[in-house]
Amino acid sequence: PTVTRREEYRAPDWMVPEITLDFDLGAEATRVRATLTVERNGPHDRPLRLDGEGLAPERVLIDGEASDAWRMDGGTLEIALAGERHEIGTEVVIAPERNTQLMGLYASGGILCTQCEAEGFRRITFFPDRPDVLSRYRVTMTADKARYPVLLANGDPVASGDAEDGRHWAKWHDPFPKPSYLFALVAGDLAANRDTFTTRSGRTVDLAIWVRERDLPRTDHALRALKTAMTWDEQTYGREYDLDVFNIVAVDDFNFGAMENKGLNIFNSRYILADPDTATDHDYDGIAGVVAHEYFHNWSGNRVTCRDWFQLSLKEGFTVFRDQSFSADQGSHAVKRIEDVRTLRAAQFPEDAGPLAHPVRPDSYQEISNFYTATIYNKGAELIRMMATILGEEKFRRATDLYFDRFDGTAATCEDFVTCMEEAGEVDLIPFRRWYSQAGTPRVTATVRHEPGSARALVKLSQRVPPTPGQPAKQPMVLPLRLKLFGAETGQELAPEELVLLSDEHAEIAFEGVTERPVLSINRGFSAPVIVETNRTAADLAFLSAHDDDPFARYEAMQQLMLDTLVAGVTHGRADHADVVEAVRHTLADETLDPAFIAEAVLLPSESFVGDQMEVVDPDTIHRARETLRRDLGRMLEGEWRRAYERSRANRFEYSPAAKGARRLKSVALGYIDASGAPDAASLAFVQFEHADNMTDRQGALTTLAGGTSKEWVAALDIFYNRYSDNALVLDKWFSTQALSSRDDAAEQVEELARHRDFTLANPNRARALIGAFSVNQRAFHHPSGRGYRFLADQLIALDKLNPQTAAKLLPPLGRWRRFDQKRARMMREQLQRILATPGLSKDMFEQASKSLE
Ligand code: BAL
Ligand code: ZN
Repeated sequence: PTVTRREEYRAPDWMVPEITLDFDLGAEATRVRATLTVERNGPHDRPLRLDGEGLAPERVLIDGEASDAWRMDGGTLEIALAGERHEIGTEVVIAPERNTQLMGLYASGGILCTQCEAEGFRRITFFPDRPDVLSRYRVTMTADKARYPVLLANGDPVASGDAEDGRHWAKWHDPFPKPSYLFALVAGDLAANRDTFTTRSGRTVDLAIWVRERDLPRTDHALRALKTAMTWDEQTYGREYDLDVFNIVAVDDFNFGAMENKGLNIFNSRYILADPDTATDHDYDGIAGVVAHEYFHNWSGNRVTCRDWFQLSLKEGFTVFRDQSFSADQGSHAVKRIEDVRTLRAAQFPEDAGPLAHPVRPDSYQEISNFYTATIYNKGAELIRMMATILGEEKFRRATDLYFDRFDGTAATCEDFVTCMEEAGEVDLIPFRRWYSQAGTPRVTATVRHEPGSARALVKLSQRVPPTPGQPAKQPMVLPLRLKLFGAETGQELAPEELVLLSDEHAEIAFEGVTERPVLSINRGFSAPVIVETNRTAADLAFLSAHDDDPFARYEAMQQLMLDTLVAGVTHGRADHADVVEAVRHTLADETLDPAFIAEAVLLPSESFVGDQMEVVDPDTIHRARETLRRDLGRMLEGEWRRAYERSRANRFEYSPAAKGARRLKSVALGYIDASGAPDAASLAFVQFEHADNMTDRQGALTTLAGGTSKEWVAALDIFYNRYSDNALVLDKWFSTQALSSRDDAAEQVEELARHRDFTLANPNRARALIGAFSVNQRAFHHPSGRGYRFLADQLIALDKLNPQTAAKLLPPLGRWRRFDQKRARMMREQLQRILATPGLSKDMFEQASKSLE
């Protein structure tokens, strides 16, 4: 395999300041004529090399003359040029309808659309397809007017008109130089939800969200979110929108969640379409978050882009941090932080602990598509958050202003970003840079020793970064740890919060005047993305879960208490549940707390997260231990759960933080009533299912029923299917709810669902709804027979032939074999080997599978 290495970066030999593209569009065949103005970049005699994938040039023109002074080197078009500046023309024909990879120009439900990040543009036309070649684009599209009445591209519209034979054309111009990965066009029969936005300098921007006509009523939430995001970016980062139009198009078949193409964002329809009947609160929040994320890329990604793909986190980590902050500002900061940390722990920590671990700025890749990971995105966002914490709000804003000003219109590096943080923040971040180069989740040990005689408390901290592939030995990281001491007896704050920057392997911090036994609250707000081990007792954790004044730390203390109890249950076969029950009782009774926070705090850690704490994961024992604790919590607090449930049972739908919180707590309470074994639980869930005026409640009830074998479950599943069978996004929920079920026969059910008439691998959302959901259902996926592994491998081998990028992203659960018993590990390896032995395997899958076996 060809390996691309960061240290081998070289500036482009030729720049392309201007490009003109002419598309004669058709689903079966699209003719693409490109004219590139190319300029030699520095003194050299190397030829112009234009990337292409699956392209055959029909014509090549040099300075307007047909030429045969070119050759193909694999997919690359090589042209020897004598001068400093030339005009190069190429002509190719591509077949959007046959493009199942969904990279380049493809068809989705009759709409022609593009996806170019990271290397899709080379599937459309010959071009130096790398992010540091920035060009001004002029695009003309001609297409059948009846099939494709709407023609969109980047930038602003210039002109349009009718052509012969029922065809029409449109010209667009994007005045901002951009890399090819931000190119986009859309042609289709689309309707728009329109609005305008006035920027703070008084310019009017025409906004439109384009969907199929029948989906128009489900676009209001996304449009509102867009306007809120535009205002927020002006107020929070001083960033204003820069074109006259901003278009968003939603399509059903999409590899990513969405794509930030300049002025023409293309979205997976799941991140646009919502109404109360079909979308959950989680979907609504996801839509607002992704709409904001793509919009924010206009500055963090488009105006300042990446020099090379190793710098991907420059735009992704920063933009995730920006969308997380935006979402936090729309509701509860505490709940948003809890959700983000849960995602990090579920997706990124296992990645960092497995064979695919890589630094936030990787050193090498075989296929860049494999590096759109939780490490680049979510851990990358944590790096930005840590720098923001170290600098403080004001200096961080000065630093981002400096970054945007200094690098506007250029392709920058992570190093450039950190340098701006250093300059404007007046701090030294040299050791902090290790976060960019060292993979692995640091483990921090924190112990408190009290010396009553001298009224001192000593907090001892030490850190260790575990070895990861290719990085056997690590240096200590710089960890910003927010910490505070409370008195165990009085509950008083013994010392105000401190921000400790742990940069050595060991450190000791002394607190004076500590006259009672201290309880340590550490990594408050999850100020560093690390695993913390402490010598706190169950009583300490229960105390913090009730009294800590940092809501995240309060949540965290409860999680740790639950986790310790579950791990004891798994290790010893049983555990004392009393501390957890009392802590949950206390939290439920605290009327000062936000119901949304309570709902998060009383939820048990997932089975996978419990597994992550074990030396060898035993999925069945973990499942039993967790179910036993759930049952005890259900039984011993049944009255509390019923009261919590009744409090919001009759609420009518409203999309507000308070109403969302009430729904969330209601769902959690219903789950515990069910776990208690109460005989009326299934009928309670079924009544909720039938009478719900929103999808959150309906799916919440369905999820509760999915854990059992009641007649209500069978009925609800049927009703749900029949009611929503013409709505692909809701049908995805029908598949994923079953794939996530804790029933004993979940693995069998999933195999059957893969044969269902509505299941298809051609649609990434559907594939992820069944296969992706199943592979995170720890107990079902790790069925002792190995059928889960076989199933996943079968599906991945089939999907790889259609869509390697989506297939390869679903492989990592098989790579976690080292964490399981010998028999499971052997069976998982066998499936990885089977995948690797498949003829015609994509390089995407080859990289993931081969690294997973190492
Ligand atoms: N740039 C790929 C999709 C996203 O992260 O916005
Ligand atoms: Zn992004």
